Amino acid sequence: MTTDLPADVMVPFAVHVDFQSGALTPDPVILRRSHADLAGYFVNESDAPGEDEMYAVHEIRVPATNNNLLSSTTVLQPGTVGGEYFMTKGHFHATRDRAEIYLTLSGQGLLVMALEDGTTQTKEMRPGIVNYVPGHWAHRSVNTGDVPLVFYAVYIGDAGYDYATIADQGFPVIVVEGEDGPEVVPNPRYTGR
Ligand code: PAN
Ligand code: ZN
Repeated sequence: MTTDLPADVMVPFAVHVDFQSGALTPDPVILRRSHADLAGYFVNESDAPGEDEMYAVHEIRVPATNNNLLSSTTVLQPGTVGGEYFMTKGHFHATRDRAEIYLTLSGQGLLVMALEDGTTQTKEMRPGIVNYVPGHWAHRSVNTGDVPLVFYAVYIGDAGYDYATIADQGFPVIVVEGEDGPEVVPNPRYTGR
């Protein structure tokens, strides 16, 4: 029975996640990011970015408070722009110390993380891997494979997003297509410390 709950007690619920497509059922909210939304994020952008989707975030909506866990799937398409693999914008959490967990469901990629002092860490993403992103680390997912990279993320409800710092400064490293596969190299346009 779930009658007469106090105002701050939610009713339990369940959502189905399709590990291949990242689809949630029921699917409450989908945020789509096109190539044009990522304009300026890639170092070598030869063509004007179009409206094709680069990634989608399917979010399970709960109140964004520090007693809740928000979660979502991200479906990041494969491809490159000027030799750089398709990637998410990347962000610090607006509340800097908020941590996050990523569980990769399908595809393969790299999770690039950076502190504000320019220290970086890069970890593999593949099905079954749980990546722990501690607070204070900006994080960006990069699809280094030939199929969509799909992962499930869980984060503290009041983490929030600071996109501006990465949009302004870039990440200290970028992931490019090398002769023997992906290479993590310094970002020539990085303007942070
Ligand atoms: C993820 C990301 C998602 C999309 O849910 O928000 O993968 O990446 P951007 O937000 O950088 O565009 C997450 O880290 N949430 O906190
Ligand atoms: Zn995050």
